[in-house]
Amino acid sequence: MNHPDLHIELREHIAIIRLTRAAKRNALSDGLILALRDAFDNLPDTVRAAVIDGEGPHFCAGLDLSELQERDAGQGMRHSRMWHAALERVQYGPVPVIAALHGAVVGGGLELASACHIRVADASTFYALPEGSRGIFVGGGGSVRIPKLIGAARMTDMMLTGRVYNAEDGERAGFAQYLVPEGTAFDKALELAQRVAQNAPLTNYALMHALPRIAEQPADHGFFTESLIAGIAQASPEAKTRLADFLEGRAAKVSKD
Ligand code: 1HE
Repeated sequence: MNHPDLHIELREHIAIIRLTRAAKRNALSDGLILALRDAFDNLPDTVRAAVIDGEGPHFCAGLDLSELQERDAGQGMRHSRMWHAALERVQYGPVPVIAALHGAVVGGGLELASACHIRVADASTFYALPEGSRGIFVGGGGSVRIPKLIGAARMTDMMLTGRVYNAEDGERAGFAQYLVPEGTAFDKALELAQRVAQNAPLTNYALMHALPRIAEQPADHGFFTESLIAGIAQASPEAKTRLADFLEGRAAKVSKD
């Protein structure tokens, strides 16, 4: 399960998963993609949230282009399916995942980031989909996930014209939920992970597993599915304790500060 390009550290309830292939800009080799899949499959039960970041000046340069050999159509399809399986574990794994972005978030690196639940970008971040100019296509789930963040029109433009979004424009377009000063994305992501880890696990589970599915359902089905997960969440002992804490003045109020 250990891979030289992936470092996993546990800090109490937070798993920190770091791409450590800075010399190759954290390009995702097949081995590294499989190691990511295994990492999410094997997170200890004590983990409540995860942070993904990348060592060196860039988050991730995408697919390891040196491995892109002559594949026939079937092999190419299976390679893409391997990415799907790995990034599915990130999106629909056991815990919410927060990506700490900086530098290049390109190609498969953007596909990885888009499988995470929260993206924190520092001011050095830039986003691109060079697949368009490399004569290939996204294969790591990008055509499903990226339009949900920025819309199909922006993704089409990026791939047709090679457009690169800087951190500020990228945040406005919807790539990241947070934009922070250069060098601070990891600290902010860790702070958010600690906050997320305090939620009732069932609420986090519903947000990760129910919300994206409900959002894809026709409204009538979505309302019904929502009622099921709402009923399950509110019947949990943890919900009862938390509600009592609020009603008896022991829980924090909502505050705008
Ligand atoms: C790589 C890769 C890579 C760097 N595969 N080796 N992704 C791309 O098309 C992006 C290609 N990379 C770049 O545009 C640039 O490297 C960066 C903007 C990310 C960074 O630039 P820079 O100047 O900091 O680094 P560099 O000098 O370009 O690269 C340093 C080394 O990393 C160099 O190797 P070296 O042996 O000459 O030192 C590069 O060759 C290597 N390197 N990026 C392999 N991607 C599931 S389908 C997904 C499809 C895609 O992701 S396509 C998009 C691929």
